Amino acid sequence: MSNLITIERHILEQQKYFPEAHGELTDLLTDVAFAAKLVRREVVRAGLVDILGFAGSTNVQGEEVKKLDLFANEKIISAIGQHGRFAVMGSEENEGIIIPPKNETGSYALLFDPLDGSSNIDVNVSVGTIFSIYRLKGDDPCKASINDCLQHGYEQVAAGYVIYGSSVVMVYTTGHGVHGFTYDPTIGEFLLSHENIITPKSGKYYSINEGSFAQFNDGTKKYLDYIKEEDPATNRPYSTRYIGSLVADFHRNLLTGGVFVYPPTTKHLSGKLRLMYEANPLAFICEQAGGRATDGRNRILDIQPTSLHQRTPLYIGSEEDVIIAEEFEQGLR
Ligand code: P6P
Repeated sequence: MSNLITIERHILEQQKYFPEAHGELTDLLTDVAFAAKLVRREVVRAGLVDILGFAGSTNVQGEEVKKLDLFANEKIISAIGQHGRFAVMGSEENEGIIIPPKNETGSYALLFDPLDGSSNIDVNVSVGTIFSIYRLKGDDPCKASINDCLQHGYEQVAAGYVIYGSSVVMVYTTGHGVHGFTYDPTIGEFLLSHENIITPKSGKYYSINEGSFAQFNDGTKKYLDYIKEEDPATNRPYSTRYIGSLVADFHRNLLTGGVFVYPPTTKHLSGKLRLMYEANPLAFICEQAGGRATDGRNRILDIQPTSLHQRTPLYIGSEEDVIIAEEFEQGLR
């Protein structure tokens, strides 16, 4: 492979789109990539740790071995917070905002889910880290607040995810296309492997937890009947693919085409997934790849956030497939 492009080099080349950022965005995306390497190191050992029974005990340094999602959370906060580039952070694992110790020079806010789907770790199912970056609304980083975290999704300056699967892939966008990098453990680098990802306009897969069928509204139930009917003219029936790990389901559909639906249910009236840590970053990436992301009626990126951990229904993936699912949700079919 002649053109080995590391994620750091690629991020640097994105800098031309942000002359006003004076390289700061480059530095913080590089920090995120570094944190992803630290998380990967532990995630790929998780099975080993369990087999060796270290989980829940103390390690050689006498430190308690943490649950992996809490470990990932602490690693991301410490690895990124130490450079002072973020004035404020919000984590899916933390109730309130996080003000890094050296935030006086930061111009950005970071929202992240450190390890989404972590309950799948023990059965070796792919899990992921999801992140979202916003510019501060004000000029004084020392006045950074929750308001800098509760911005519309369309205000994101960058977003991405890392999927820890058979290989570890980091995907990100700065609003100039979607690009994927595969980790090469022999050199400890993320190398460009998926340049300018464009998601198909329609696919073959639908991703929804049909075990919750009794909790679905009539629109969702009619959609499921429709997507499973035999009709070669519209490529039906679709195949069901549901891993129960959002990043894994999203990443597959992004590359192959398809739709992921987490609708309103009687158990989760506003949906289960989180707007700030899951829906917004994946919606930014999806739209940049030519896809569509809504709550069944409204564009995800246009939703005005009101709280850090608010949830939303999520219809995301190939544009034509998402529109069909929305039409059933809206009672138009
Ligand atoms: P359910 C994992 O817990 C998660 O947050 C997402 O990664 C995943 O898509 C979803 O929940 C699965 O939820 O209700 O289908 O088990």
